[in-house]
Amino acid sequence: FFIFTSCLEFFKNVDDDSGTILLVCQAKNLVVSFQFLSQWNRHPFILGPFTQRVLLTIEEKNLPYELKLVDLANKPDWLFTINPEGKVPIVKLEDKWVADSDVITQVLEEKYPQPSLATPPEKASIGSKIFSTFIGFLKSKDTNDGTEQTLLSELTSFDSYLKDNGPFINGGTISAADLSLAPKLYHMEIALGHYKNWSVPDALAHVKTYMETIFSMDSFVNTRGLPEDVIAGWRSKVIG
Ligand SMILES: N[C@@H](CCC(=O)N[C@@H](CS)C(=O)NCC(=O)O)C(=O)O
Repeated sequence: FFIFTSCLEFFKNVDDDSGTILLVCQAKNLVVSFQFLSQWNRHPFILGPFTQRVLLTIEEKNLPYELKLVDLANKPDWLFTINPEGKVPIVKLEDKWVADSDVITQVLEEKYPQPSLATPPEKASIGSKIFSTFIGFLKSKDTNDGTEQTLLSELTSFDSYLKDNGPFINGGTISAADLSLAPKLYHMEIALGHYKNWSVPDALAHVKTYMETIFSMDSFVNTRGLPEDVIAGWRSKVIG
């Protein structure tokens, strides 16, 4: 019960000043989060790929942070005050609220340049069409509408890019583009595995190794969503 009430406190009170980075992200349904707190000692909330991207950046830069949870099914007024779009993740950095994972990760890179996660601009969009083509295939009800092929062709170009330039997007070291893409690939693997019985073909060995390498990093393991939550999170897209 104590945990339950402290979760409610999270929802009510977002503006206490701890002096560290404050990250607002999506809470689970309260009852579920109560159950999960005992099993899952770090993150009792739903981790979308955008929130995980920000968390990975914060973890890789070894920055202290505090989490605030918000119930997106029941958005509080303060959420719209700090972000009129009503979306998460949002972070508070030195008294300023910053929305959108693209902007947040860029601001974090500028304020905390070490260790550098900067991706050279010409490489920043590598793999960026994979997420939308994954969603197209996930939502598709017609097996012959070409959506699977479109995803496969994006993954195939990413595979040949990694073969020539890998193992990461910027070569030998991980950078912001990987931290953006890997959570999306994680969602793709779990959601397509569950809803379409589909997996990345073995022939795309460089993509498979890329996924295995990043998915097993400590920062990834510490910030990833549970498979059952990833599956539940995509259900409305599949049914809708
Ligand atoms: N472009 C945004 C997308 C953020 C986003 O779509 N967040 C979702 C959760 S994963 C959200 O807040 N949805 C609530 C809504 O749209 O009402 C980013 O990169 O941060």
